[in-house]
Amino acid sequence: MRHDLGDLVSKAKGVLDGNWLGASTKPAPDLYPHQWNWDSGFIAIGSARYNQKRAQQELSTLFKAQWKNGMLPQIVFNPDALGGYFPEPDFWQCDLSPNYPEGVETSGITMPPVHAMAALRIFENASDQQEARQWLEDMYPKLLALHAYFYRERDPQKEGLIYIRHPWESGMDNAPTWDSPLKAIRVDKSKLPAYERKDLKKGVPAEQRPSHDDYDRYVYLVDLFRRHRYDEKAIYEECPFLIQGPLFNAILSKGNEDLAELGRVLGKDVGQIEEWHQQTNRAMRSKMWHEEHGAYDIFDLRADERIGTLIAAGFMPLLSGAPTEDEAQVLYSILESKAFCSLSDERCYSIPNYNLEGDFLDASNYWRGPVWINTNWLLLQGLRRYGFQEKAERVKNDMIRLVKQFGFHEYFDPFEGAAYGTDNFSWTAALFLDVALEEEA
Ligand code: 9WN
Repeated sequence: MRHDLGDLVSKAKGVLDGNWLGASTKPAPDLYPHQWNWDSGFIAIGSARYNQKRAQQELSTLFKAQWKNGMLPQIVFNPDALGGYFPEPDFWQCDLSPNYPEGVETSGITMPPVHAMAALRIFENASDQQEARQWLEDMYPKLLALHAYFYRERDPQKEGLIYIRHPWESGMDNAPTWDSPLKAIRVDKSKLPAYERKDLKKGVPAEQRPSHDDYDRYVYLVDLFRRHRYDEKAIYEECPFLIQGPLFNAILSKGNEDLAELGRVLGKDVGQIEEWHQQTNRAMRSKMWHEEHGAYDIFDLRADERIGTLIAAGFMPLLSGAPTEDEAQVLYSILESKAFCSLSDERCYSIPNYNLEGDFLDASNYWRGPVWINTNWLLLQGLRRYGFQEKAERVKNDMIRLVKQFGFHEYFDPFEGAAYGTDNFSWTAALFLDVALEEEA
């Protein structure tokens, strides 16, 4: 379906301009006043369609904050906005780590590595190829160091699967999938560092945000990391939350595929990267695939078990080509059921982040039901890869429909569409631009 989107395209660019900080883009005007890791990746994917320089700069700025061990932090703090978010550098105390980078302030965890995907798109869309190549020469070793960090430090059993150690690292902070691993953390409130949430003072109703119990656990984990001075081995020994998940690993695996393509452009030996791609795809199939419920599960390393909560992340291995054709058909049948808004159902919006028939559905709460534009965008790529064209079109059309009807919000009600979270959300604008401008390309 072709759309006349001229006016919305200008508005989307306006959202990104409004959130531009001079060398990078914040996710939203007030709720998220710093630079965020995967947000900047999505923003670069959108900017790549119409502003090569801006897209390059977005990633270059982010990678200036790369830790000496290769880790790319979840947040790069904006010195002019300190005091507006929790937790900030005083709480993270990342300078306790010998790996802390100089000249910037960051948090001490990471996020799903969408950056190689973004870099490839910047390269492919570049109007100035020579400049893009130069930029790539600088960016490539940094991307490689990031991927190497994951396989070296986050895969202790050398399985090809990377663990996360904080729900914020997943990017889907309070998805029902984390309920059981988080419940297993016993928090003694008298020992928890004092903290004050800032997110509830920004005009977003508390029922659309994570709970206080969730935040206590988020804080408990940060406190554990800083006690261990961000030493990964020590954290691995003690951390009660260690999860191998399909979203993170599928994004990394797809990132390997794209990084290898970039490496070939530069004439590099990409054997190791191709091996990572294959190994992670194989490992996801053998350790996470759950035939009966038709999706990929998370694996809880502490409980030593797979946890089968049906969220959109369970379909993400489509992105990296992990599922066999048979598995892809099973995944598709679940995506096409009432649980995730089927093609024949015009009353809902695709793709809700959590099973619409699930026990913990909360259609207005953050990652516990709403539709997110980045989830749709990632699944769109996966559906296209496997030739599920009709469904891919629906996902894309729902991205456009939601923005047309409700604006550039953070997340949307899967039944009503209604807009939730903050307005003027950067990745909603950026990924809308990506799909809107591809129609013109
Ligand atoms: C914590 C910035 C980020 C996104 C995450 C989203 C939300 C932060 C928060 O906002 O998380 O990282 O304070 O709630 O869950 O995916 O990157 O947009």
